[in-house]
Amino acid sequence: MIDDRERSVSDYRKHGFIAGLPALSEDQVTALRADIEQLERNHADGAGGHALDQFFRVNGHVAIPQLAEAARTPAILDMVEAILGPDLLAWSVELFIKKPGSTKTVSWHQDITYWGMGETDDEVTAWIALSDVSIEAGCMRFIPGSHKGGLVTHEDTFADDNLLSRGQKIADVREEDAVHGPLKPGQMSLHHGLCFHASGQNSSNDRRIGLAIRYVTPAVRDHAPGRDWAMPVRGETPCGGWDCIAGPRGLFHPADLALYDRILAGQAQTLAAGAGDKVGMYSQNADRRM
Ligand SMILES: O=C(O)CCC(=O)C(=O)O
Repeated sequence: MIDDRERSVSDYRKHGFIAGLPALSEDQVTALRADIEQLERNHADGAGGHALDQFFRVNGHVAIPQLAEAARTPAILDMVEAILGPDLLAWSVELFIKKPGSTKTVSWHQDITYWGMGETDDEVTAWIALSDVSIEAGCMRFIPGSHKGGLVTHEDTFADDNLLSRGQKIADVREEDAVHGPLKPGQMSLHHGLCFHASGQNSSNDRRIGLAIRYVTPAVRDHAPGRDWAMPVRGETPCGGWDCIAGPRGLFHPADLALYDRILAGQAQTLAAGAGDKVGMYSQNADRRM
């Protein structure tokens, strides 16, 4: 008999995404959202020369314990393990926040375009809703099956109303083929790094908060150039070619802030390649464009 998890994995393999899976309990969502909003109140200026938004948008798990902890959530890992196998690392933990009424959007893109991982199947994003992420609130939409066609050309727009690092976008996506992935608080979607996806404005009255956790396997770096860092979250021998990190020693611990800078500088070589200083997210200078 096919159980729910097998059916979800089979849908994921067929379509390149799946939405509406349980990830966090009501209490866990309430606690995590409260922690994030407390950070916004108490650490509005960020830390170590980086704006808080920069930690939220890239590698938050290196310096913020609650984000590292979220990446170790058993219900999320069980589902990711069913797709990627037993040895798992978190490569990045990020927050995608749209204020009520925000006109910010995410253009059609494939995640792994600039990640230096090739066209791997060994990466998956778990995107967890920390608020009601309805169509009105600007949930993600996906093009089913688009993960099977390889990487396509993206144009870097650097548009201000785009939440992506380069405002990168794929031209010629057939909007009529798109499937929305609305999520209730605590639910998650999973998407393949090659799956075309995008999201719209937040026309709701609440913030739209998504936690994106990028999971990888040790094999991802077998043929990858340069260095990259990831945090083991499950398995016996998860490091492979990754530089393994243990996770934060405390909130904005000085040693973790130094590590954050090293990782950012290393990843910028790949993720900001060819964009000059326009990819603020990977800049050591927090005042530049985010
Ligand atoms: O939060 C969004 O709207 C988009 C997120 C996204 O593109 C991703 O997690 O890969």
